[in-house]
Formats: sequence, structure tokens, C-alpha cells
Amino acid sequence: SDQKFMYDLLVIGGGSGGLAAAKEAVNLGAKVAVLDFVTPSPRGTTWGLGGTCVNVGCIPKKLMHQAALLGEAIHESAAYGWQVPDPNIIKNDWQALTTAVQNHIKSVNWVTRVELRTKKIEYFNALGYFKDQHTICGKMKNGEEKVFTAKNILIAVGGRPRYPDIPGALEYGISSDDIFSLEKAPGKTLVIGAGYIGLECAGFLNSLGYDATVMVRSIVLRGFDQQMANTIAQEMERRGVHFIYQAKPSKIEKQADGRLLVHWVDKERQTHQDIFDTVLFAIGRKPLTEELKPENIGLQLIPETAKIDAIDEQTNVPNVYAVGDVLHKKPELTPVAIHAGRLLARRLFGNSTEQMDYVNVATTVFSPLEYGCVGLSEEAAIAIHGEDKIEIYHAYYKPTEFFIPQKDVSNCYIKVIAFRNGDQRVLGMHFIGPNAGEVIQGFAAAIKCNLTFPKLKDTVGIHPTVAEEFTRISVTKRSGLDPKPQS
Ligand code: FAD
Ligand code: NA7
Repeated sequence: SDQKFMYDLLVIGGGSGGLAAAKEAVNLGAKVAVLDFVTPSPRGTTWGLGGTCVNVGCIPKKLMHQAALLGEAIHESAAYGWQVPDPNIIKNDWQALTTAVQNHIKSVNWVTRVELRTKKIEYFNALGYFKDQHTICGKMKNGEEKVFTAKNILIAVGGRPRYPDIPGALEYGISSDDIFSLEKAPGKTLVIGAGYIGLECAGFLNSLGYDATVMVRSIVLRGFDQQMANTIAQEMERRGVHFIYQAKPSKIEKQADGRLLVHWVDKERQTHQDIFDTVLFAIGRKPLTEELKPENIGLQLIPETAKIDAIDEQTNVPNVYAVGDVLHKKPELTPVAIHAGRLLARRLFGNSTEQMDYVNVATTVFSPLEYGCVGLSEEAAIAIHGEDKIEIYHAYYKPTEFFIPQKDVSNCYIKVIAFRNGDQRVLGMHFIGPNAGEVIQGFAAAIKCNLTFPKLKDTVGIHPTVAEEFTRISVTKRSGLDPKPQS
């Protein structure tokens, strides 16, 4: 330990990336402290230790998605012989759901706190900012400030939902920070923004029995394969989610009855309005970097986004590092933050040289019918390698378990993108269907091992599963043949 400083590593932000780095660093013998502080959302929601994923992200989202899937299963179960009273009168109790979700989160907050204590990581519920490159001021809830010094500082402050600059947005809107603990059932909901968070929220709300509308400014799921993205939106629409395309909100007003009157403008500059009980903004997230007073240490931020352009997680200030959602042009995903944090701690305190590989990170959109993918989208593959160099394989398929309840299979679709010549290495895999995350995870490992199309075809499937469809895929887009199942 360097006697000049209180700590070997001070982590600002006790979320996915920060906690992973802190735990790895103490395991390697470093003296570590973590500051974590949650500023209440505009409507006053706040939460405990653990960051976005645990409190207002992946975990509550997946639990609400599961609630939605169970509701769907109740309806299907009658076809399988279950003597369900009358599925149409079965309702989800919002309070019971949110209570269960919040209780789980509180137990995770508690376990995290105990773990920090046992590992001897010092934890402070304080909002940190830079005084100089080795000194952090931590502002506690009571306004008191505490000073910390450290040899290395890790920025892992993540981000928070953005709000548009329109009248009524901050006063009456909510975000993903609020939805999972909303005291009152959301009722008729307008979700503004068509990124994965917007689609997931609209999807589970619709499945839970609430009228849900997505307002799309341009396209759905920017950055994802657009054919897959549009298939997801089409499936949501089929299930009753409404979409308003090419529209931008302009004003939200509260009516005398407490409901919200939302005004929006379409691409012909026509104005429209409708009444909703809840307006949820999912228009992207803003990193919490400016609050760190980066100017005090000359820390450079990307001007447009306020994100940090680190090289191997090292910022332009040599002893200051960054991981997770604050990083410029890196996937905003929990396992990415965790892996980068852990590898960084090993490089700092364990003589490791291993670097984080941000390429081919798999992800899943937990829309009602899920979408999992790894590697390149069709557009990206064409842009990078040219249409002539790649082959696109695709197929519609029918999950075995869909037959008896006669579930709609029209959007169960998969796609594999590979080099057309040479070793025919697989560049991207895309799956829409049940358990997409479970399906795509193993294929991500295969791609990491340089999976080729012939090897994929030489893999014996597991029958009857949905994942085996990838081993059966053979129709190319180029052939123009029908990708519908031929049975
Ligand atoms: P965070 O987990 O956000 O942690 C940062 C912490 O630092 C927070 O607790 C914050 O309050 C605190 N903090 C901020 N500033 C300061 C300061 N100055 N001083 C002290 N503390 C501070 N990812 C997935 O992989 N899968 C999913 O299914 C998924 N679903 C998501 C669903 C939603 C609705 C959302 C919002 C996100 C989802 N994500 C998902 C993304 C995932 O949550 C983030 O990528 C991940 O949490 C980023 O980790 P992080 O360590 O960068 O920051
Ligand atoms: P995303 O993926 O950044 O998506 C934001 C969505 O909101 C997207 O559809 C945007 O449309 C839309 N948007 C952005 N600004 C506005 C305004 N002002 N009005 C209306 N609609 C708007 O954010 P998420 O919250 O889903 O996900 C968070 C992060 O996780 C994201 O950054 C990913 O990297 C991963 P656009 O396509 O820009 O027209």
C-alpha cells in the first residue's frame, strides 16, 4: 500500500462495474473504498446500494417480463388441460407485483452491503466529486462533506434517464427509474422512445393488461438489425401495443381529473393529442460525469454526450479510470461493466495484462417475444464487408409448444450472417422467439471461438428446442427461396 493515500482504489459509483472492480481489487490485496449515492428521480424515487441493474434496470425489468410471460401462460394452459377458471377474468395486481419486485431488490441491496462489509470494502453513502486527481469530496445526505484520497480512482457512475425539454415533461413524466416501484397501477401509458428500454416497458405493460402506446421519433431499436427490430415491433403491435410513428411530443398538461393530456407533432408538422394516465420517457440515458466536476482535474469528456473516451479504461488523467455506461461507444450492459471492472482491477493490482474485448457482446431485448443477438447486424455486415462477401441465411420456424395453444408463429424468425467464401466465419446471429437470451448465450461463446457456418451446420441439434433451429438453417436470402417452414 502507498502510505501517501488513504486507499489504493477509490470507486465512485456502487453499481455493476464499480462493485465488480472493488471486489476484485480487495481480493488482490488492495485497500478499497466505494462511494455510492442515488439522487432522487424528478418524481422523487430513490433506492439502495447496487446501481441501475439491480434497482431500476435488468432485475426489476426481467421480473416484470416474467410476470407478463406467466400471464400469457395462464391463457395457454387451458389448451393443455389446466382447468383455469376463466382466464379472461384473471387480473394482475400491480401492488402485489411491485411489492414482490421491491422486496427482492431490498434483499439484494442487503446482501450487497453485507458482502462489502465482510470483504472489508469501505462503503460510503456519499456523492463524490473531484477536488484533485487523487482527492475526492463525498457529500453525504446531511450535507456534510468527507475527503478521501486514493492512488487510483475509478469512475463507475453510470447514467440516468434523459427528459426532453418540453413543457410538463419533468413535472408529469416518469422514467424507468420510477415504473418498477410506482405506487399506483400505471393505467393507459404512453412510452416515448423506441430503444430497447421503451419497447420492453411497453411490452410488459401491455401484457399485464394496461393500454400501452410507443411513440417513435424515427426508427425502432436504432443500432440493432432493422429487419429484426421491425419484426419485434410488428409482433408487439399484433399483441395490442399501439405505435405512433414519426412523432415528437411537444407538451404534457395535467387535466382537472388528474389525467395527462399529451400533445405531439407528426412529420407533416400536424399536431395531435390524446389522454394518458402515465407518460414514460425512455429517450436514452445521460452519463453522470458532469456532476464529478471533471474540470477540476482536466478530465476530458466527449462534448456531445458527456461520456468518457477512455483507452483500455484509462482516462486522459493517468490514475483515473472509467468503466460501464459512462464509456463512449461501448455497450451499455451490466456484464460489460462487470467484466471491464474485474479485468481492470487485475491489471492494476494483479500484474495482469488482459484487456477487455468489447466486440461480439451478445444481448437480448426482453420484448414480449424476445430478441437475442450477437455480432453484426445485416446492415453493418454489408457496410463493413460488402454485399458480395457475405451470405445471409434465414428461416421462420414453429416452436413445438406453440402448436397446442395455437399461438401465432408469424414472427418466430432467425438469421445468420456469415462470410460467403473462405472459412465462412459466422459474423452475426439473430433470434426472435422464446428464451432468446438463453438461446443466444451459447452461440456467443461459439462465435468467440470463431464459429464457421459449416461448423454450425455440423452441430447436432437438441430436439425439440427452439435453439436447434440455428443448426437447421439453410435458405439464403440471395436464393430468393421461401424461408417459411416447409412442413
Ligand atoms: P450503474 O449500475 O448505473 O451504477 C452507478 C452507480 O453510481 C449508481 O448507483 C449511481 O447512483 C452512483 N453514482 C452516480 N454518480 C455518483 C457520484 N458522483 N458519487 C457516488 N455515486 C454516484 N443491462 C443488461 O445487461 N441487461 C439488461 O437486461 C438490462 N436492462 C436494463 C433495463 C433498464 C430499464 C435500464 C435502465 C438498464 C438496463 N441495463 C441492462 C443496463 C445496465 O443496467 C447498465 O449497463 C449497468 O447498470 C451499468 O453499470 P455501471 O456500473 O456503469 O453503472
Ligand atoms: P436508446 O437506445 O438511446 O433509445 C432512445 C430512443 O428514444 C430512441 O428510439 C430515440 O429515437 C428516442 N428519442 C431520443 N430522443 C428523443 C426525443 N427527444 N423525443 C422522442 N424520442 C427520442 O435508449 P434506451 O433508453 O432504450 O437505452 C439506453 C441505452 O442502453 C442506450 O444508449 C443503448 O446504448 C443501450 P432516435 O432513434 O434517436 O430517433
